[in-house]
Order: sequence, then C-alpha cells, then structure tokens
Amino acid sequence: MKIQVSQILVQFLEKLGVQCIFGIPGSHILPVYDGLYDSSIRSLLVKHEQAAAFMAGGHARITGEVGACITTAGPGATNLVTGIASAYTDNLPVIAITGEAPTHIFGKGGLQESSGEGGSVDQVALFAGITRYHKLIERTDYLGSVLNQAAKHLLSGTPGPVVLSIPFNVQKELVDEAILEQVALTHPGSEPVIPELYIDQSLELIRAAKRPLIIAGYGCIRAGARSALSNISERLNIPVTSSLKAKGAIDERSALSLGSLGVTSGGYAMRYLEQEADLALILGAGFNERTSYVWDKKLLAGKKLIQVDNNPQQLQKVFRADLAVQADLGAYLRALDAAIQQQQLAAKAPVDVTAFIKAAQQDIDSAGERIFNQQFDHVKAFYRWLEQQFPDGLVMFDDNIVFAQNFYRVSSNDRFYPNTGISSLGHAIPAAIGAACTTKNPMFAMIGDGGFHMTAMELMTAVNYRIPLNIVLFNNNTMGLIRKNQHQHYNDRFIDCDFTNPDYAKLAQSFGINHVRV
Ligand SMILES: Cc1ncc(C[n+]2csc(CCOP(=O)(O)OP(=O)(O)O)c2C)c(N)n1
Ligand SMILES: [Mg+2]
Repeated sequence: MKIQVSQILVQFLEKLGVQCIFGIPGSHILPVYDGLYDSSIRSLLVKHEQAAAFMAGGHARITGEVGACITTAGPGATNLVTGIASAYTDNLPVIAITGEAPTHIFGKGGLQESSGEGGSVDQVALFAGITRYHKLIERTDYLGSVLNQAAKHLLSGTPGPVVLSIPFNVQKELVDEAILEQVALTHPGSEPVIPELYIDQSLELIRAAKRPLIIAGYGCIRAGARSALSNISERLNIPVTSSLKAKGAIDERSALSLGSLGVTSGGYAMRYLEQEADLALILGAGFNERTSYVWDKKLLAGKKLIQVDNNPQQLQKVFRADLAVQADLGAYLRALDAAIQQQQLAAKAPVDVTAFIKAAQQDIDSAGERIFNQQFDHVKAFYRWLEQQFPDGLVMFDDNIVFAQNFYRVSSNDRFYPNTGISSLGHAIPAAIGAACTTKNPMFAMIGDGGFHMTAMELMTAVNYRIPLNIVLFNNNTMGLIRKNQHQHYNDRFIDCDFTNPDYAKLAQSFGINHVRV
C-alpha cells in the first residue's frame, strides 16, 4: 500500500519504540505533525527547540531507549543545536525530525530554507559535527536505507543523535509502506563471552594487590553492572569511587564508598588513590579532565592498572594500563565475580573507609583546603534531609554540579544525572521534564538562578501537561562559579556575573506552581 512519507516517518518512530516526542510545529513540518495526530506517540508542545532536544535526552537517559524531538525548518532546526550537541557528547540515542523548504525552491531564497543552496543556511554542515548520522532526505528511492542507517546509529554500538531533515514536498510524496521492512532493529544479543585469559590476568593482579581501588565509570551503569560491581567490592572488601557521571554505581551511603572522584568532589577518593591504593581498576570510566584532576600524574604513578571499557577508543587514551580489556562491563564483572567465588579469592585487609574519610576531612580542614566554608553547611544539611525524605528511587538532574557532587550521596536505586556532555546551563529542567514523562519516581531538577533563567519557561510545559516535578533553585543573585573565578584569578574585577532576580514566589504563583522559600 502507498502512504505518505510523513506517515512512514511516524511509523518509523513507533517501530523504534518512541513513546513521547517533544517539539514545536511550523508549516514546513505540518505533514509529520498530522501523522502524529493518529499515532500512539504522545506529542508534547514545548517552549523552545533546545529544550525539546534536552527533553528527548532526559527521556533517553531514564529509559535507555530512543528519545525524540521534532521541529520546523530554519530556526526550528538551528535552535536544536545545543540540545543535539549535548546528546552527542553524552552518547544518547536521540532522533530529531526537522522540516525543510520544498526542494523545487532550493537556492531561490525560500522562507526558512536551510538547504545550503544559494547562500542559505547549510543544515547538513550544521549538524555534521554533532550527530552520529544526519540526512537531508531529498528523494524517496533510498528512504528505506536511510531509515535503516538511522536505526543502526540509534540502537547499536555507541549510540548518539540522528537528525533527519525532510523537505515539505518529500513529506507528502507517496511511497510503498513496505519500505519499513528494510529497517532492522538490533536487539541486544546474548551475553558476550569474556576470554578466560583476561579474567585470569585480572585475578592475578587483584590477588597481588594489597589495597585495590575500583574507579567506576558510567560504563558500569550503562551495562547494568551495578550489582556485579557491588558484589565484587563487598566480597573482596575493595573501596569504590566513581566518576561524576557514575555516582551511585555502588550505593554512596555504603561503608565501602569513597564518594566521587574529581576536582569538585570532597577529595577523599583522590587522597585514597594517591596515598593508599596499589591497584586501580578503571571500569568504564573515561578519566576526563574533571575526574583525573586535570590528568594529574601523581594519581596513578607507581600503581598497577586494570582498565576495562566496551569502547576501544577509551582504552589507554590518557594512561598506560597493565591490563586493558575491551569488553562489555556487565559480562566482564559477572565473569570476574564468578571466578572470584570459584577460586575463593581472599578479601583484602579491612580498610575502614569511614575512618579514612574522617581523617581526610580533618587534613583538608587543617590545610585550609575546604572547597565549601561553614556557610555551605546549610546546603549540605539540605541534601542530607533530602536523602532522608526520599531514601530510595529519587531521580535527580543536576545543573549545579558542585553542590550535589559533594553533598548528595546517591543510593543504588536513585538515578543521578549531572550536567555532563557539553555542560550547558539550563539543561536540568527540560531534561527532568523529559524523564518525568515516563517515570513515577520523585523527580528533581537542581539548578542555579543563572541556569534557571535559560530554560525557565519550560516549567509551563510541565504545568501544561501536569508533569510532576520538583525544582530546587539555588538563588544567589549571581553566576557563582564565574564570580568565584573572577575572585580567584581576576583580582575581584567582577564583570557580568551578578544580576537581579525576579520575585520567585510571584513567578511560581503566576505559573500555577507551589513555591517554598528555604
Ligand atoms: C550555555 C552555557 N553558557 C555559559 C556557561 C558557563 N557557565 C558555567 S557555570 C556558570 C554560572 C552558573 O550560574 P548559576 O546557574 O546561577 O549557578 P551558581 O554558580 O551561581 O551556583 C556559567 C555562566 C555554561 N556552562 N553554559
Ligand atoms: Mg547563581
């Protein structure tokens, strides 16, 4: 049967399992919107296309499935850029469908044309560096193949964003419905077998070590390896620290957790790594600028290193490992755990992590190296209170990395999403809205006033669709991080960091949102 390309696109999204699509219509994309009218996919009107992409990313994070957004041509598409770049840097499977001017006017200066012809904006070039796959679909004879490519990039390997731009006339062409059969959805295969050699070599290094330390990265969470990880840690009495993105890889309130590792953390894990550890197991962690204290050589010097990652590009990128294994973290950790039990590997000498943290804090205090002075004890108390109120299952999107990274201890069933990727201010509110569309768990966006101003109107999107959401707004009338920088490095020459805030109680009231000032 022949149906419109616009309908094929909607069916393609349904086939990908898309549940919600976030966007703003414009005349160049109305045929696809019309297709959504009859679809099971829930379409949500947002306030700005950047937020639509952030929402799709938030949705993808919480579900592990494809998130979707939709815009018109020209400004609709260009507004997506930061949101798509964020999905790109965070490896999130996000699909964006954008409209485009009809092909017969390409190069003639059509309204919102972005074909790249005749001096118009070149959408293909614009998205080339921030997508895994982008296509301006000018013809239908290859449509099945294009959709198949798109699915491949969304679902397999290291996922990432896909942008499909479809000219208005192409959306209305008729094609055979059967072309969707060309789209192969990759299913997770059977658990890959980890060569025994790697497990043996790992065991050998672990056996020889006195004080191993596990540095868990987001790869452990993505691979669903949390329980294997904490089994190994508990069985062998190995403390665990995580990258910022992997907070909660093991329960941060447990006795073996050193909290996260990195410049804006409490600094306990860094001290343990430097002073105590003789073997570091770096598991699915990229060891980026923040985690590695700007690649401080002292941290890993003189230690044995095991690195495991499913992405070969991460292996030995910034350090040499004694054992580097390309493997699925879930398969590796489960195999390692089984071998540890089978060979009855002895637990390591008890390390009292609580006592270590206490002593480290005293050191930090007496050296005057505390990141946060007493004034911030209120913020710490707030995060402790939050832990008590929501002991398990809380979801937190954090714009304001410094507080939560230090103070909030993520439990095993919590989900903590820091503003990683390109670290764009204003990400937390729309990302949390995208996630809240599919989970009933308590949802929090933690955000500074500077970040809040960037995407605050999306609160009306949440109001519009009755999406439950808590915003914790840190209201200090300044871009605190910038102010701190200008204090430390620019001799207090404060420029463009301070600003006047609205009356938030009135703002909330006018939006129809409850407001409490703490
Ligand atoms: C889109 C974007 N623009 C600029 C920055 C640079 N930046 C990083 S932190 C920051 C200030 C954040 O201010 P606020 O949200 O009020 O948090 P605070 O530091 O005051 O806690 C800025 C401007 C950024 N990360 N993203
Ligand atoms: Mg601020």
